[in-house]
Amino acid sequence: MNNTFEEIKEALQYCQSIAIGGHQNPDGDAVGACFALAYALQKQGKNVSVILEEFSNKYDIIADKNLLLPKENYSNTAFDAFIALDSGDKQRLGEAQQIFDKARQKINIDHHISNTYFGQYNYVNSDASSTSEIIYQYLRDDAIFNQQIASALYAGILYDTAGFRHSSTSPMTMTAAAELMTYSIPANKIYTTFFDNRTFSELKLLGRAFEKAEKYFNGNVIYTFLTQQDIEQCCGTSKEVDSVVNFIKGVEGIKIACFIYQKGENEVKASFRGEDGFDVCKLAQNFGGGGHIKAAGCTIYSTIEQAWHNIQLKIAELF
Ligand SMILES: [Mn+2]
Repeated sequence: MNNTFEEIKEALQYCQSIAIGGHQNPDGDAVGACFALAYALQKQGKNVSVILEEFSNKYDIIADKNLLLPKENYSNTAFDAFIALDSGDKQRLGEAQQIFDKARQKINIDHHISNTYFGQYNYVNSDASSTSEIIYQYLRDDAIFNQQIASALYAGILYDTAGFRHSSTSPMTMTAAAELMTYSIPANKIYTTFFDNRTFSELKLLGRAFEKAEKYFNGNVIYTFLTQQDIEQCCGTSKEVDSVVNFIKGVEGIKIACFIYQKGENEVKASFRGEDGFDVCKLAQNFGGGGHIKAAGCTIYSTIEQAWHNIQLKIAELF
């Protein structure tokens, strides 16, 4: 099912204008992989645009925002190729789907196990720690790395492995990180920016989410949530709640962690983390979502209460 890197490079050879896009609510891996590949293709003489939704200013350290295509141009711009990165399915591209559909060559590079192979060319490796690690492998033989590309790739890998902590961190991951570090990247600054620095509103939101956390299923499951009102009262945004689920997962004895936040009147986002033996990707797929075996998520069109009720019914099947 996978194409080779050579086949993808060949397909791109005859494309001059290239769009690179990642999933909605872009995380460090999506931003890192998109910008790294954009810098590299630009260096190879292509006209490149990055198509990403607004992202946290944590990633400003690796993102040249001049490359971003403004949203008002989505409907009137066409590209020779669209490279979708870190998106398990086409819908995850959000509004960028229209640009993807119009592109002559549609390429899908990703590491989500739930990937639907929605491109004309596909490269999916669910053993890779991150899409950034795949892009590292993709670019490695082109002798094109510089400080800018290496910083973005390193940041993406660092983000998706939570600082080389997740079990997806392999010897290959560390080899990639080690080589990328040789390009005098600000490795320390990236780490601090991603994992230690937070806004005051993020701190408040974490506090509120922790306060509301409860254990279920004989202490095996932990759950908490934030309403739109919580987010407003903490003067925060939904971009600042990503770390909640990782924190609550750390509680002793927890097998599955679930965090839900309200996106709209009848729309919520649920995130899951699981221990070995608990496939939260399957759990998320029950609700049209996906991700990785140990980290996954989905969007549910209901109230928070109803969503949590339905999720519990599916969690019950796992015990
Ligand atoms: Mn990723």
